[in-house]
Amino acid sequence: MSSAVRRSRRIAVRGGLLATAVMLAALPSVAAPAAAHGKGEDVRFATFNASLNRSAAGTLRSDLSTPGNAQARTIAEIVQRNRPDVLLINEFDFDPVAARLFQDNYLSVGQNGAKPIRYPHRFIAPSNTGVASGFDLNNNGQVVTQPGTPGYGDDALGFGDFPGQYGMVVYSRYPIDLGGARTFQNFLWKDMPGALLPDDPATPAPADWYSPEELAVFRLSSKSHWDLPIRIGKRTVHFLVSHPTPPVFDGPEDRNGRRNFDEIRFWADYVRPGGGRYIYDDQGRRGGLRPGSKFVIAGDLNSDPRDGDSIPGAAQQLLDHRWINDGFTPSSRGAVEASALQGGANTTHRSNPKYDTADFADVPGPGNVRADYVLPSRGLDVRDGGVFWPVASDPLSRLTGTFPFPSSDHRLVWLDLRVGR
Ligand SMILES: [Ca+2]
Ligand SMILES: [Ca+2]
Ligand SMILES: [Ca+2]
Repeated sequence: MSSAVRRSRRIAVRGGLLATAVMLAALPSVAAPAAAHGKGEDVRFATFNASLNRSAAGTLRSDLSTPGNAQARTIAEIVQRNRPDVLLINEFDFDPVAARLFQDNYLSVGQNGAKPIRYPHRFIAPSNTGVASGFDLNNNGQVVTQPGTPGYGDDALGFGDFPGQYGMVVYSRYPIDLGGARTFQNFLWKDMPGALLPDDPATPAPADWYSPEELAVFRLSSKSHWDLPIRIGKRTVHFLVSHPTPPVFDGPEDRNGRRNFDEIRFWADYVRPGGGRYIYDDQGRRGGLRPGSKFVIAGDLNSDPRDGDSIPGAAQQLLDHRWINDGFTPSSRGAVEASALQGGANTTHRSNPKYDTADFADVPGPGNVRADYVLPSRGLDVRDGGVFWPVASDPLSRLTGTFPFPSSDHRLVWLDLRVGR
């Protein structure tokens, strides 16, 4: 029996030590995921950097409070056309009310003839983005602590113009085990053994871009890292989600590239038996994922395996991981077409363009890259998958478009995984 049918109507709002579960009234029924033959069922996991961030606190809530926001409608239609069962949305300003409004006013409303989609379960929690650190983290001689002041985002714990900008939210048709959920918003970068802490090239001391006082508060995660156990029948699949910082917007010290690398490394360590012993979560529990657990790593990792500006090998920490199944790489024809049409940086790329998931600037710019990943553990068989990037002749290409985009500069990436009974 699908838990979409059993739905328990719990919704989580979790922040640090504070967890709140809200019981909602019964929801109208939704179709269960397609019945699978054989043992188990196919579950569609997706990641989508939806660009549902706004330039000021409260604006996203205001935009979603009525059903008419054109960009949000387009995002909702993309979700409805792809119908993931478990969905991470990156770049959604932290606001539990906005997360509910996106469900009620957009996902629950059929867009352009697409079927509504209703997620009985969701999870949202605070993000390090736009949280003032009280330190001069970009070493420009100014400590900026007032939102709205130039340079504020660069001195925040994660880049953002106000607390929670560029956050994330998970929507699920399956129950999320709130008691087993772990967040890693507060984990300090210096507590990762062998952390790639950046160096100030102007001084002889090594790894000293950040002072000891700064490192005492500097968190690894630019947003947050969450381990959300999803209950699928009698099975549990840990949905491991994050949004590592873009490896750019810095100097020769490469502080963002190094952070990006270690934010990705966090999951590589977390899922390796014994590898996560140094990790502690926001509730003070130590250790990584229990060996043998099934998991899906998802998110905009801001790292193409071969192109772009991340530290070489950053994405490979996961792609070449012994416990991760990367035997199937989602792709699209639309990305191949876009790469050829747009030229510029794309002409010198080494990765196959069919794997691109983001349409970035090409002249000048990094060009289109693979940034968004859905990576299952070994033992979760991939049944199908793709990147929602229609070719220009497809009527649905109106949803993805070309710059300035009607929805997002990223594309939705999905995998159908067989979850055994
Ligand atoms: Ca500064
Ligand atoms: Ca130095
Ligand atoms: Ca482009």
